[in-house]
Formats: sequence, C-alpha cells, structure tokens
Amino acid sequence: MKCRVCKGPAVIDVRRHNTAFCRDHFLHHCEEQVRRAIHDHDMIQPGDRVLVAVSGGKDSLALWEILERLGYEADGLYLGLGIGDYSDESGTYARDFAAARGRTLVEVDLASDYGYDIPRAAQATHRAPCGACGLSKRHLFNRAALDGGYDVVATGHNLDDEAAVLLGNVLRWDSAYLGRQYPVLPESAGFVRKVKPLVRLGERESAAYCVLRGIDYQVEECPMAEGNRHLGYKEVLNALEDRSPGTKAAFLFGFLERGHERFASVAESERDTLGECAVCGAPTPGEVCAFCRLRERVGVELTRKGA
Ligand code: Q46
Ligand code: ZN
Ligand code: ZN
Repeated sequence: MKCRVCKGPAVIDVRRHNTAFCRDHFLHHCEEQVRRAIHDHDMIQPGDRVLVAVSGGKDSLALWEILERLGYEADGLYLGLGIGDYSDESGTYARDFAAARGRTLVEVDLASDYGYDIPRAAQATHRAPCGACGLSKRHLFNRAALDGGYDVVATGHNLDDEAAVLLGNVLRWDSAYLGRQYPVLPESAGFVRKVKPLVRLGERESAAYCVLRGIDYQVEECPMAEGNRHLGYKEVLNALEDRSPGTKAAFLFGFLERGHERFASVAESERDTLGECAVCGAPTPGEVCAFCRLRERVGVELTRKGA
C-alpha cells in the first residue's frame, strides 16, 4: 500500500476514496476535509469566536485540534452528564487536552448547575436516556455559547453519525428533522449558529487522526447508549459500505445537495412560530421549553418569569 501523494509507505487506506496515505499526508487529508466543509458551507467567518462541544472522545478532540490548526479561535465546552465513571473519565480527557495545549475549557455540570443528571432524567421520563441527553446538550450548548458571547457552536458529528441520523429521518420521513439536517444551521432569534465541520470525515478517520497526532481520547463508549436507535442504523450502513465503499458518503451528500432544500421550508416555518420559554427564555413552540419541562419532570423546582 503506497501513499497516493508521495508514494511512500502508507499507514492507512480510505476505501471510499479508493486511496491510501502516509502519516503526514493522511493528517493533511483530514485537515483538508474540514477546511473544505467549512468553506463549502460558509460555516465560520474570519474573526468568529467558536465554541467546540468537547466530550473527550475522538471526534470532538480531533475537531478542536483541527480548528486550531486551521487558524480559528476556538474554546472548548465540556458538559458533565453525570453518567458515573464514564463521565468522570471523559472530563479528565477534555481537561488534559485543554491544559496540555493551554486552551480554554468552559465547563457546565448538569447536576450542580441544573439539579439533575442523565440517569435521573432517564428514570423520570421512563425513556431511553439518549433522548433527555440529546435535548440537554442542544439546549445547554446554545445557552453556554450565548452566555459566553460566542458566534458559533461546533460539534464533532462525523460522516457516519450524519448518515445514520439521515437514515433514521428518512425511514420515518420526518420532514422537520430532514429540513434541519444540514452541516450548518444559521443563527436566528435566541439561537447561535451551529456547525458540523467533520461531516466529510468518517469515524475511522477521526480515530486515526487522534492516534497519529498523539491525542489521548476516551475510547470507551457511553454505557447508556443501549437502545440508541442510531447504533442500529450505523450497523446497517456499515454492512452496505462494506459491500460497496462510498455508499454512506453518496447517501449523505446526495441528500445535502439535492434533497435537503425540499424540506428546508418546513424547518423554517417552524422556527418562525417560536416564542420565549416562560422559565428560561429559550425559543420554544410552547409556553415552557422542552429542557425546562424535562427539569420539572425530574423534580427540579422552577420559577416562571413574572411569577
Ligand atoms: S452520551 Fe448521552 Fe450519547 Fe450516552 S446517553 Fe446517549 S446521547 S449515548 S452521544
Ligand atoms: Zn505521503
Ligand atoms: Zn426553558
């Protein structure tokens, strides 16, 4: 196996591109994919303050590293989910990464800052924990970015993640979700811009990027992931990819180029009808936002504005 660029010995192949790279050219390939995603979708403007949602896993740490290497000013945001040893360990990876590079890590802790954690939320809602977890993350990433004066939140969703989410949305033909599924969601009243700069990189590539750059990341998966539908979708897509490399990318990028705009208006009209949450002020279609309703269900006492 030879590197496509320099013809030296390759250390990794990228089957969907039918190619292989040596260490240096692979690192360059990853950074180039991120640069292209940012450029193609106008994700980040010069001078923007970026907040990277960092979990301590391979994707978010690779993303933080690459953004800095591409010259962006990026701070990290770590959200403590309270999932036992898994969360304790993930926090250590995020803090060590930030400390070793002298970067700022903003920390929010669900239990001490908001009065609940993910295991308690799962118990109270009698649902799979990922629902409450995803909802909490979306709300608090946005909140932390608004509070800190950041222009954009960047998350480490990669090509595999996005293809799996797309498959789930297509299987249910969920028009509003399909309308929102895009690598950049522009800012609007109460929302900062959200971007997914790793959308052109597979998860095998982000893992290899960390290993080759010497980035220590949490390998262990979340113990509460069981029951997460996306894991099943990933398995299906991996089986298809195995038979026919490039399927995932064709599925996702075909949708982004030719399918997404057909659903975009559904998401836009939804956004136009949002008011302010009576508790926290976040945009919501109802009187109280889903995040505050979740906290109420877990037993946190909330005060409505003006009450
Ligand atoms: S952290 Fe949260 Fe994930 Fe764990 S509970 Fe589910 S959503 S699996 S990325
Ligand atoms: Zn090379
Ligand atoms: Zn609220």
